[in-house]
Amino acid sequence: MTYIAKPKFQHPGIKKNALGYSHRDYEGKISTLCAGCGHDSITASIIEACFELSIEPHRVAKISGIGCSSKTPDYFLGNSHGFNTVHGRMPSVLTGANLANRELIYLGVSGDGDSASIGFGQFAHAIRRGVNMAYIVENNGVYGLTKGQFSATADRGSKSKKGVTNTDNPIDLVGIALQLGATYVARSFSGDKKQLVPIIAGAIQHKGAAFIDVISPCIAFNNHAGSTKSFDYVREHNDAVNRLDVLTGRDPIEIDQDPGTVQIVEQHDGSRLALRKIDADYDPHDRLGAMTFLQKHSAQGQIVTGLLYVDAEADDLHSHLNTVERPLNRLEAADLCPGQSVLDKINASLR
Ligand SMILES: Cc1ncc(C[n+]2csc(CCOP(=O)(O)OP(=O)(O)O)c2C)c(N)n1
Ligand code: SF4
Ligand SMILES: [Mg+2]
Repeated sequence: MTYIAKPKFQHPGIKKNALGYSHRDYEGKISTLCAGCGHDSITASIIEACFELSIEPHRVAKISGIGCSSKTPDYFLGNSHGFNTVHGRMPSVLTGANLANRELIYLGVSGDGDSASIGFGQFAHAIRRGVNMAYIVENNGVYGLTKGQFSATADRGSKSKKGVTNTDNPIDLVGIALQLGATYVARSFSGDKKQLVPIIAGAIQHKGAAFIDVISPCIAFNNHAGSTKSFDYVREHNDAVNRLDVLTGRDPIEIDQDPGTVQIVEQHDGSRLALRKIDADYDPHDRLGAMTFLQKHSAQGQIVTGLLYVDAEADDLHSHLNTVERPLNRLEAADLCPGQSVLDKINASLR
């Protein structure tokens, strides 16, 4: 693998955020992906979301599996913690890291092969446990890194670059995430930065399992006629149900549209989302309704995008397990070994 460091130079007039950081402070190495790959646009959206939220880079842990998509954490947040794990194993490594230190922001980055094929079980368990994370799948319908085999998210009837028809039914990770209890579920398109950036920012702020499926065309192996993950196909079939804005700080809310079409969602940690309805019938607080809506529209060949479900009252695995607040590496011997009398009590309760 080639690694090309970016020059550190910054123009003195470059835009800065509340921490005094510029976009450059959220970048990583120069991408080695194919020019035009959808994954690079997702990288740019992650950088933008972290810049806008004024996140301290050292507070982020970016964890990925294997694939072109899983290479991308090298191209953003170069000053953050990172772990490129084994193919399909990102969710268990992320879960362990999160349990050991709840103070970091966890970004799980994966591919459709990484999460819907080899890592399908891992994906399912991290979601159902409610791990506090922003789990992003860069979904191109193929194994890009190994040269374009159909992945488990490829639609039945879609055609490979060589003209082979896929005969297997697809896995819709958004539908599965909803069924397994994810508390923030969204779908977006790498080519729609305006939609994607606030969706990522909202997921980072959400306390609980946040899942985002980003359709991200592979220009080398899955951008031809007959593919349902090509730039043209996604643009033509994209059915956005809402637009999201992430409100930072406690500033008064300025709404430039009919107030009836905008809903403010206050999350558990006090962060606020402004949801602008595009489809009047769509309710992002109705899990069952979202599942039915998705299935109906998918049967009509439409790709539903937007914030599809949010539970503003959600909590996470730490709350479920009642774990200690302090990261494990900061616990002292006295915390870890509370003494003979406590041990005797525990033993007595087990007899
Ligand atoms: C255990 C294991 N099995 C298989 C592979 C080969 N392999 C590497 S990447 C990959 C698929 C990647 O597809 P996806 O997650 O969709 O990422 P993309 O390259 O499309 O972004 C496979 C099968 C591997 N590296 N490790
Ligand atoms: S092979 Fe596909 S997924 Fe991989 S870098 Fe190239 S365009 Fe992107
Ligand atoms: Mg893929």
